Amino acid sequence: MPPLSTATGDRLEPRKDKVAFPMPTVRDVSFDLFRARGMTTIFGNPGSTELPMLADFPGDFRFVLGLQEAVVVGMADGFAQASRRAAIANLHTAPGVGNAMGAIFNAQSNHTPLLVTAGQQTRAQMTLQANLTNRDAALMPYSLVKWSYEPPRAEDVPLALGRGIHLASLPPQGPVFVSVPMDDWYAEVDEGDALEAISRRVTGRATADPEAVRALAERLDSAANPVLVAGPDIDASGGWDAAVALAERQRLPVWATPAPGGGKLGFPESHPNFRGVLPPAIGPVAQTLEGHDLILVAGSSVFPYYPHIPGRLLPEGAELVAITSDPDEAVRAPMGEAIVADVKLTLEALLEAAPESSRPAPEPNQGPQEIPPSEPLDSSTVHSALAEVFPEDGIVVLESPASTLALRNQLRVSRPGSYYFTAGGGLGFGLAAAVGVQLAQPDRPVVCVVGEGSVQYAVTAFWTAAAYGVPVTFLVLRNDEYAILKWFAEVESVQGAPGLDLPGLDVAAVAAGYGVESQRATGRDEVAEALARALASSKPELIEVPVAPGMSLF
Ligand SMILES: Cc1ncc(C[n+]2csc(CCOP(=O)(O)OP(=O)(O)O)c2C)c(N)n1
Repeated sequence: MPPLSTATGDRLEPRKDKVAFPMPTVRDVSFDLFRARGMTTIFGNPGSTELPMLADFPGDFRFVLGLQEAVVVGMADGFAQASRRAAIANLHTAPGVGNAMGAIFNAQSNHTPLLVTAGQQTRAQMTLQANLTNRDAALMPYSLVKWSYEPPRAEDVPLALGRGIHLASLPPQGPVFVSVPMDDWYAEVDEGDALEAISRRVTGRATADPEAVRALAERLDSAANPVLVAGPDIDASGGWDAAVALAERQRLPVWATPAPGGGKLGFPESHPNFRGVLPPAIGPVAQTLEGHDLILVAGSSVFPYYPHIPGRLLPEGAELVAITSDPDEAVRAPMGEAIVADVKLTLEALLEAAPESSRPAPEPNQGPQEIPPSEPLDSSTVHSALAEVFPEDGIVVLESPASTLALRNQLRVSRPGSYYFTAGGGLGFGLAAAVGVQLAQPDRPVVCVVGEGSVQYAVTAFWTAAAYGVPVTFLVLRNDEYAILKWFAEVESVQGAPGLDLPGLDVAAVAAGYGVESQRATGRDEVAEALARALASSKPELIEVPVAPGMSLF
């Protein structure tokens, strides 16, 4: 643990003389708390109510300015996920929280550990409801966070922030919210209490009941045709290697959980046992898993369905067991059994308990499909060009709804911590999160693959990328429409819906206006060359590619 010190860097020692050693303030202690937790990057968009928190900003902290609060939270979300620790997003009282609600919803779905703070009027003016008072601050984001709070006294702020950080970081991880009246930051706190609050450690990775693991290992081994469905919490829990080893030892074919919930990958997509991404609807999931008698789901809800295509929940004769660290995920599943425990630890225990299977290895999967050339390019062709130049240690952040499956099929991402997608489905995550991911992983090339419609929900993230020199490569697919919604219209038998076309949206020009070097590329080779150059560049760059309308699946 780093030494306990004040915000100005002085060590906190027990006070010997009250007069000679002034008491620390809420701000001193809160920054010490952040420091002790390694949370020295603060994403924010300040207003008058947040300035007292930011006063005399300590030199060992970094402030990352987002120009709108949805972008602030989206960047913090990507940063927290890619650094695997809680991050801070600081918002401007009620309007700032309001702007950020969609991004907080995404963070909740992503299981991202996030401390969201917001300023508030001074305590003296809250009851008379002076301008900018957030009247029911804790109510506002209530349903989107694990805990929402406004401390009753200024001196409780550090403990509340600490409580929030611990809770956000405990499984199932997720965002918390603390509202801080602006005068609280100057209040003095007792030094002994402060030291206690700062130095607390809370750990919460629960192991599974050994009996349940032993029984599951036996069932797995004696099943005729078991299958693994891999979800995002395999990667989040660090269980990647255990999932691979278990699939190999037990000869399991592996499906990825349906794309809407696959915020991260749970299994290498180029592995011979990997079969593909499950379709996101009830009937089609059961059809895809037909013939399996035991379905083991790890690190996913059961299942992130959408749209509603009814059918059997499970194939005839199949049983399902899910491993999840989220009790809510476990109890809301409409079928099967669940073990609530840390995903990595449980997979490791299962691996130890399960013998080498004598089943034949699954048929090796097919490589990416070749797509015939077209003009304009199909999104699949663009993704195959990306795959050609994608570096070993590359990271992709994806928000290109109509080409999600094509990217997964073409790119076959195969390292942990290399794929980010919002499990919540709220647009605006991709562009903002890519900036946060790159800030957390400065040595790995990050490409943000994004539709021109999706760009608009977080467009100011371009400015943060340019202003802070965050070298994300933005690959913008421009099809002049909301392609996925046209597909949904067919699925829902909706005709004549307006508002599904996006003519004339010049993203390259908009991004250039924010300071990002931008270009257009049209042919496959031109796209590949431009991507290779941008991925090697030390500044943010954007490549806009006109693509054919419609869905790309392969
Ligand atoms: C905040 C938010 N608003 C609206 C939507 C509905 N929506 C889902 S996909 C989509 C279209 C996105 O367009 P684009 O990025 O161009 O992708 P394409 O469908 O063309 O691949 C919209 C509007 C959403 N998911 N989130």
